[in-house]
Amino acid sequence: MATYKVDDLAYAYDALVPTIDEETMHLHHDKHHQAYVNNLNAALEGLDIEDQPIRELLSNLDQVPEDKRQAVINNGGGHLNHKLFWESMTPGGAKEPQGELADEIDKAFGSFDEFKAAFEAKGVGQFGSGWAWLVLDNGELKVTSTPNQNNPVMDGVTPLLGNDVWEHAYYLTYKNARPNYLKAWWAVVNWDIVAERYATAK
Ligand code: MN3
Repeated sequence: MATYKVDDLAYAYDALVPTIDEETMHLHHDKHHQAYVNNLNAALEGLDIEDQPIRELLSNLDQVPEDKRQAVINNGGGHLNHKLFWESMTPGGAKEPQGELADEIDKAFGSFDEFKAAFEAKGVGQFGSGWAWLVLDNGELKVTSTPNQNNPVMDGVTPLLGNDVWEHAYYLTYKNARPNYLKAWWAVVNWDIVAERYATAK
């Protein structure tokens, strides 16, 4: 059985300052994400499930025995969500979508600014913990949110970009002001990787 692991960040813990503070990055990556992976591996221990990427496991939850399924949804979702999240950020890179993705965002939402507002509204509107997403759903770009650590692949939808709206993601810097965090976050989004995900998914 596969043992999942947390990849090292591709940038320094302080690389996203001031948008995301260094202590938050350490706690979030080294403690929170690691705990999801530890709990996922524990849930899968002793099960006869083939080695596979986490995305495949979560796209085919029927292969997980019912008594372990919720633990895999929570912790496997926590693993995939955070893996995507770390990869979705960068200190440099394109700060806005380019080329075909930019055109498709304009078509779907009116403009890049309207897209950002719609995405932020999903994050603000997610009651309790969860994620805001840009997804590709049957060839259509949409914004959505999921509760807890659910990931869109669990519903057959492809995630292109997700922001973590659990309090652990923003509380040290932004306190209770989730809307300020959502607005500030655009400064560190890696649109090059979002474009890659879009090209692969479409
Ligand atoms: Mn988190």
